[in-house]
Parts: sequence; structure tokens; C-alpha cells
Amino acid sequence: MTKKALITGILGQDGPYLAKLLLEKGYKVYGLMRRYSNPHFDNLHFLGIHGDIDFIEGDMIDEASLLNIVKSIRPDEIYNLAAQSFVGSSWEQAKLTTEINALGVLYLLNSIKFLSPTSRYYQASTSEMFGLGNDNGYQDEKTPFHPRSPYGISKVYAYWMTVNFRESYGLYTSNGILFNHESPIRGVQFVTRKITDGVAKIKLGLAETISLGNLEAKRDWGFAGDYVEAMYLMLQQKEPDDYVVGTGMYHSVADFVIAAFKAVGITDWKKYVVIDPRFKRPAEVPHLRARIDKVTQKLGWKSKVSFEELVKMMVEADLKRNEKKKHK
Ligand code: NAP
Ligand code: G4F
Repeated sequence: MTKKALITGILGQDGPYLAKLLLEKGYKVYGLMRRYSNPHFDNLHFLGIHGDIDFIEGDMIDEASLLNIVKSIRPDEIYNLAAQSFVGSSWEQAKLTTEINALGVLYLLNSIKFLSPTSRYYQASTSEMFGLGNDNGYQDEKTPFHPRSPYGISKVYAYWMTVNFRESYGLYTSNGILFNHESPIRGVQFVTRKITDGVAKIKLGLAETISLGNLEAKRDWGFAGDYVEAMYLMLQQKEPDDYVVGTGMYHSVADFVIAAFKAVGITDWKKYVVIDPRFKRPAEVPHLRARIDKVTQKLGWKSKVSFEELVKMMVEADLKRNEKKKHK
């Protein structure tokens, strides 16, 4: 029997990587997308899988749409990747962030409970939930949450609802607490892609500088293509559970800038970087670094792409994209 998977957030970064993995494993993949006047399928085209997805319209803040979708598909696996995922905007759009990231999860879990209780559910939880919480500089499944943004707070609600549906109703619901993961199809507002796109433009003479906020913040950056394998593995276990997923190493934003300029042969990076207070946050998460013992031991998962390889992969993709624009 062909397995059916429903992926919310199919047009984002992780949705396409996960869809590609599941298609390769023989799944029929349904992708939930909002209604757009002009839909954007660039990320699916980038991975060459646009024609292989069954698109289905719905919205995380419209409970009835989720009930209908879950009822009509009755998926074997549901991966909830949809979110207002940009931390920086979550202060200005705290209500919308909460409705999508927190209440949307409650609606989806209710749909599963009432209409498809055998569906296995993956919740895209995040290291942002830890915020200031750490244990000797690391975060793992036991580290207390101290979120620093409306985004982080909305995700803490979703995390506990996911745990609660497991404990209250015996549903197969798992949280992947993923640390930052990036790729050539990362949204261009996020710092990594903003840097690689900016560096490519500078290298090609299309821009003079990049404006950034806090260069001191440290993140545990991995490759999205590796991380979707951990999502998949979480739903193949005998019992549902929650897992931290990261590389176990961290770098500062400044380290990322240096590596990106180095990838195009520029060493005097300081003259191209402008510090703009508009990109600093009301409350920062200073450092995130995963302790990955559980995911390694229980799922046999480990990230494969190194920090340097990731930066190079992203810079090369942005050089290609910007070269095309230059010659248009
Ligand atoms: P992303 O690129 O921002 O993709 C999120 C997707 O959710 C977008 O396609 C967006 O649609 C969709 N969406 C937003 N609001 C929606 C709504 N009301 N109804 C239906 N769909 C909606 O995020 P990502 O990087 O792929 O991350 C996937 C998930 O993992 C997110 O939940 C994120 O919070 C979480 N996460 C990400 C990371 C990371 O480092 N990437 C780490 C930990 C957790 P539009 O295209 O219309 O905007
Ligand atoms: O790339 P960022 O915007 O990602 P952030 O805030 O860590 O969130 C991402 O990872 C989370 C997992 O930990 C996800 F849950 C979330 O959905 C998202 O995918 O910012 C990274 C760091 C921050 O400390 C920020 O203050 O970079 C710093 N930064 C410095 N200058 C900047 C900039 N961030 C952005 N976006 N733009 C800047 O100019």
C-alpha cells in the first residue's frame, strides 16, 4: 500500500526537501498551501519536484479547512511545517504568529483526534523555545524553555499541545526540536541567506554593502536536506517521542560572514558590512548549541554537511541566481 503524507508549509524551505525525501521513498505527497493570487513554486522547482506534489488549499488559521483536508486524505503521516517562522517579525505580528503557530497546531491536532486518529504527527518545534535556557552552553531535551520572542512563545504552546495530545489521547505525536538549518532555498530574510545573497551581489558588482544587526549571536547551523531525514525517522519509531536535532557545533554571525566572503575570495570583509540597529532584536537569543546524544543514539541520525560546505553551497547557488539576473 502506498503511504500518504500531508506536509503543511510545502512552499517554504523544509517542505520541498521533505517532500523530495518522501517521494523518493514512494510516498504520495499532499502539500497544503494557502490561497494566493500568485503562488510561488520556486523552491519546489529548485528541487525539481513541482509536478509530483498533490496540492491542497487550506490555512492553519481556518480550522474547518484542516478538518476537511484531514478527513478527505486520512494521511498516514502529517508533517506540520507551516508557520510564521521569522523571529524578527514576530514582535510586530505577535497575534498572527500566535494564531498560525500555536492555535493552528491545536486545530490540526483536533482534526487528527476526531477524524484520523491513526495518523502519525510531526510538529516542527524549535531551539528558539530554549532562548536563554542552557546547560553548560548546550541545549537538549531536558533543558528548560525560556523563549525570548513571540515566535518562541507560540512554539512552546505548540510543543506542549503536541505532548499533551500524546499523553491525553494516546496519539502518535512527536516534536522535532530543530536547531537552525539552512540551504540555497532558505528565505532571503534569514541571516544566512541574506549574507550569501549579499556576498554574491557584491562579488558580481550588483551591491556595495550588506546591512546586518548583531554579529555576536551564535547558532548551531546545519543543512536542511539532512534535517528532514530526522523528521522522517521520528515518525518511523515504535513509540512517539521528542528529539533535539542539530550539529552540536556553533558559529557566530560574524563567522558566517567571514566564511561567505572567503568562498568568493574576499578577505577584507569589514569594509562591506554595515551595522544597522534596525536588524537588532528587542530581546536576543545569544547562543544555541544542540546536545545531540538522543537523536544520534535512538534514531542513528547525524548531520552530514559541514558548516563550511553549507556556506559554500549557499554562496554558489546565489552566485548562479544573481549572474542570471545580471545578464537579463
Ligand atoms: P518557512 O520557509 O518560513 O516555511 C513556512 C511555510 O509555512 C511557508 O511556506 C508559509 O507559506 C507556510 N505558512 C505560513 N502561514 C501559514 C498558514 N496560515 N497556513 C498555511 N501555511 C502557512 O520555514 P522553514 O524554514 O521551512 O521551517 C519549517 C518549520 O520548521 C516552521 O514551522 C519553522 O518554524 C520550523 N523550524 C525551522 C527551523 C529552521 O532553521 N529553518 C528551525 C526550527 C524550526 P508562505 O509561503 O505563504 O509564506
Ligand atoms: O537567521 P535568523 O533570522 O534566524 P533565527 O532568529 O535564529 O530563527 C531561525 O531559526 C530558528 C531555530 O533556532 C527557527 F525556529 C526560526 O523559524 C528561524 O528559522 O537570525 C539568526 C541570528 C539572530 O541572532 C539575529 O539577531 O542572526 C542575527 N542577525 C544579525 N543580523 C540577523 C541579522 N538576523 C536577520 N534575520 N537579519 C539580520 O540582518
